[in-house]
Amino acid sequence: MKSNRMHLKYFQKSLFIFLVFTTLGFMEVQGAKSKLTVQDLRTEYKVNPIGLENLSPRLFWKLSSQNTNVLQSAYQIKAAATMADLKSENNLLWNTNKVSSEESIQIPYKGNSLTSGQKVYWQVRVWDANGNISNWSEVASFEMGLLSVSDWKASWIEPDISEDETKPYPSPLLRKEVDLSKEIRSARIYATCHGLYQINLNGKKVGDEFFTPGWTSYHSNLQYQVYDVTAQLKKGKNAIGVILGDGWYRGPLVWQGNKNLYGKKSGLLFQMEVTYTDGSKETIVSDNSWKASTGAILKSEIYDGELYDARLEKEGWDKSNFDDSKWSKCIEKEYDNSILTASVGVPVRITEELKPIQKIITPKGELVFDFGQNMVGWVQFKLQGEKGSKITIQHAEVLDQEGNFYIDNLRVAQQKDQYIFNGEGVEEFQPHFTFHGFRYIKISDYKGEVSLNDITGKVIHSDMDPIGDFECSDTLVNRLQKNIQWGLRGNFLDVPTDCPQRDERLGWTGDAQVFASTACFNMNAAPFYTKWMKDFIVDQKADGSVPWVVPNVVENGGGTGWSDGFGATGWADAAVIIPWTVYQSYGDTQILENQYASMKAWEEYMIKHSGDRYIFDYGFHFGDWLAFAEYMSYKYNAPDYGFAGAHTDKDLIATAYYYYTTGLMQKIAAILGKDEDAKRYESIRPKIKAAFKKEYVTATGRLSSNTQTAYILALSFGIMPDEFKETAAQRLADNINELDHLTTGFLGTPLICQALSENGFSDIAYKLLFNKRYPSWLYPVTMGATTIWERWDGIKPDGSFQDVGMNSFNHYAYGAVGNWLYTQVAGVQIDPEKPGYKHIIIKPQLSDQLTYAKANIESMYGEINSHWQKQEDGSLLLKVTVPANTTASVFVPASTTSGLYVNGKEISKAKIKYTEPSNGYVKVEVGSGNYQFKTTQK
Ligand code: RAM
Repeated sequence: MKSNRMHLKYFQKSLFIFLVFTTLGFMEVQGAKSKLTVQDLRTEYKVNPIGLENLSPRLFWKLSSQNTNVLQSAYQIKAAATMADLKSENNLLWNTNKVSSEESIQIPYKGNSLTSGQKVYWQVRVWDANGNISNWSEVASFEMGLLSVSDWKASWIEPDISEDETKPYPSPLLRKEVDLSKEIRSARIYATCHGLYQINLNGKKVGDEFFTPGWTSYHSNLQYQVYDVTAQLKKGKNAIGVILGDGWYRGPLVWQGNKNLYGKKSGLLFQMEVTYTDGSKETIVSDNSWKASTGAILKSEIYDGELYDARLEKEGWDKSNFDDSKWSKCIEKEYDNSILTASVGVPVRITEELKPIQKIITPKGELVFDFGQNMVGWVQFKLQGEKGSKITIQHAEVLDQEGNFYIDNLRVAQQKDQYIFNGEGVEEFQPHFTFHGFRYIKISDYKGEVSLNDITGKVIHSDMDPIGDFECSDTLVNRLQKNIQWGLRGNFLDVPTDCPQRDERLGWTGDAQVFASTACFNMNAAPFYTKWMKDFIVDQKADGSVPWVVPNVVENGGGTGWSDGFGATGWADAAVIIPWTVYQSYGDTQILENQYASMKAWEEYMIKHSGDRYIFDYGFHFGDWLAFAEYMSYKYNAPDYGFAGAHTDKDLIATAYYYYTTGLMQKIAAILGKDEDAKRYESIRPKIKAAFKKEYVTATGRLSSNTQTAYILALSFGIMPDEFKETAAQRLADNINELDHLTTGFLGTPLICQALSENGFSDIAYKLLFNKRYPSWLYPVTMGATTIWERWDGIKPDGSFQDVGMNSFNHYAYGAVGNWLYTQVAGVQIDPEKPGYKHIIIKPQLSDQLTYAKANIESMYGEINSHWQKQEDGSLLLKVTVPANTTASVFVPASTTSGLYVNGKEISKAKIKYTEPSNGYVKVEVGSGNYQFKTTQK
């Protein structure tokens, strides 16, 4: 993991500093003495970002020390426009002087106001609670984007080429040559487009990002990117070449296959600002002097793939001295630049390469390669072919029962790349503006031999920092964890999608909502969600109703006839739950502020439509989508099963969500100081709870829908009448025991294990986890799944498939059990009162079936570890790491304190705060450091 490497680096560095100072006899130098250091400086979660628009960008740092119980007591930040000014402390933009504060994350910059393109260098030093002071940190930096519309000197340009709307669009090429008269000190490109773009400078791609400018609700928000291209330019002639793809903007999108959803024409907005070594500046912009044509990309669509005819390549088109006299012109167009926004999300990059593990000739005689992993991205090949000959690559997630290539579940998405050779030596190709969800590829139309070495799978996704991992002694559960992570990777492609392969790939809000906390354990998803949530604001209806998908491209319910595509419980609640999750995981209050009006609008919508009945039964709801159904149990378990299917009333679910979301709104309003709102929501909650009791709870505490999901939601959301909590938990447990499996869908599944663990039934949660029979998490694993399936029985025990209408093998929703693996199995929990892991709760739930479990999370404060291991003698070892500037309550599984050791000392002698055992745990309060708790009792 990155963090380990990082730690090693910092360790080596501090060792070096230590040795230098020792040799020089400067042992009294501060910092070296206390070994308190500051590291991993970030701005807006990123390392030295460029192109920010937040006028008070938030700063983060981590403390590191060899001491235990380290808490920051104060910090000092200084910032300057140049490195020299920072070092000499002249002309500082900001000097906080010593600020008494424990805060080391999410500190808003409050120095001199920032201007477009301004670069800021900053450093920080800290004091700990014992008065030790660190050295100044290394210098970090950030740079602003274009902050006002008038900064855009460029014109929008569209290629003046004729296009046939009834056919796929060839990708336009745009070009411009420029003469840069002097030596260059620095250069930036600011760019966006309608569609997708790839910019080449002097024949080389700018940046390592794909799918720029990203997918947003294009009519309201259009992101631009900023690139430092200093190294790619030279004095003299330079050439700019831009390829435009259709992308989400005008390519076919949504299952109805409509194209041109945002506009018919692709276009470019490009501005390059060059600063010469003499300080003078030059700006190169897109305008009608640019030339346009088309080239080898005859089609490149997200669902269908790319058609590339290498014979049509325009050799040298993106280099200088190319003859473009026959090219078309570009036309300047006016578009509203007030919708332009800097990119706050996470760039999509190639993060891994996979080699195929096997070449297969299927029973049908198809040539198939197996990458061993269901992945998202594309295949690059290096092959030779005769001029005009072709290779076709199709992509599939699974093989069928007979072992043949299977693509029926893609619905109409073709996932097909086709390449026509130009016949000149070895040709290397990867598609430009498409991605595929696949484990297998089928190669056809190719005359030559293809070996494993000729092809490479390129894994792409939003390149978030991987921050968490979970592992335990059960290999199938470990594979499940890997599948969750692969599901996360494959479906975090600029927006969180339901699936990456069929003709859908949309930002389904419900799926994202249930998976958000799991995502936040595994990766730093804060900037990713911050970007996506902005589109909730603009796509929400005026009445507060939130769309099924964001960006909302499903017009009028997408032909389902169910509703207009807005306001489904558990889906629309993403507007509140995801910002709350980001706040909990990273201590980020800004996302709460940004989204507050949007959240409130959704809350008010529920209030309005529930009226004084306080029952939310208005409008269409998906309910516990894809819950376990009767006919399946009949067919696959026992003919006389007698189980009527697990249908949970949708209004019961909606009312439970109404209660839960209102509770979050109350907390969020209080955090933001909106006391009136907080009071209002607080006053509504008991009314919803009373109405729920009246409507859905019998006199003996049975719910009107006697299903697992009903009890799970009622317990998890706290809406179960207090007097019936125990009976409800018992009913949930009984129901699972009776059926011997879960029956939950999209809304019940994510919370089932959590609800069981929180109510004293961790043993049953474990039973569900270890179940290998359908329906269960491990059933797909035993069937060879390498990602999370949409359906519990995507592939049935006899090898046949679920309904082709909806059978994705890469749908992360059921992977939301990952939250429980971290919080209960390994036991790392967030304290909701001190979010972002400022205070950590470690409380593992042991299981007879596991000998160890561990999780590590690189939090915004540093690395957190929880690792329990049963010893051969039956005792338990619990190793915990608590990062500097945090504290933790560690619940050590022990029924007595006698024989309980902390770092080799009996706990009573260990100078540590603890309480006597209760409910099987001894609670120990610790500060930062590494701890080993050992029980000698069995
Ligand atoms: C399916 C999507 C998604 C789900 C909706 C209700 O089409 O794949 O997973 O949220 O339906």
